[in-house]
Amino acid sequence: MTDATSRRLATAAVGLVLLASAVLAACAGGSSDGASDEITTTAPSTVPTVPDSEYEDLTASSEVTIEAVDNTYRPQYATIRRGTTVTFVNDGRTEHNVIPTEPGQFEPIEAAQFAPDQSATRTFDEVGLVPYYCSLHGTATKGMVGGLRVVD
Ligand SMILES: [Cu+2]
Repeated sequence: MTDATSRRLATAAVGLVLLASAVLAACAGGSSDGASDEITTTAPSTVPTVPDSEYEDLTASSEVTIEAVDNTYRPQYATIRRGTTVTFVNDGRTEHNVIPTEPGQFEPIEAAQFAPDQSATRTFDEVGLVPYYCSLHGTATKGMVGGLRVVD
């Protein structure tokens, strides 16, 4: 083996080591990100973050209607004034329900009372975000989800 060849081999070996450690670092970074996501996942952070622009402004009305169709809420997101009465109407052809993502924010509207053409009314007196979902066609984070932003 000439000096030149061994030097080239040594350089190649160093390169491989650097490459391998870069890959390892990338993997470690990825998996630690995943782990920290799991650790920080608590009830409030399961609520999807929706940009303000997604909320339809219904603050001019003291009574608003949210339709449940197959399989979304319409409007999906709405801004309402505190004290607004919201009528949820099932305009679909199948059963739906309206379940608060954060239990206790309002009385759930169960499927048994929310068949096609049925409606249920809830009044929202507290300022804040009120996310909800249909447990028949979604989960708290995806599928048939919606929400109200209650403002003063
Ligand atoms: Cu549904």
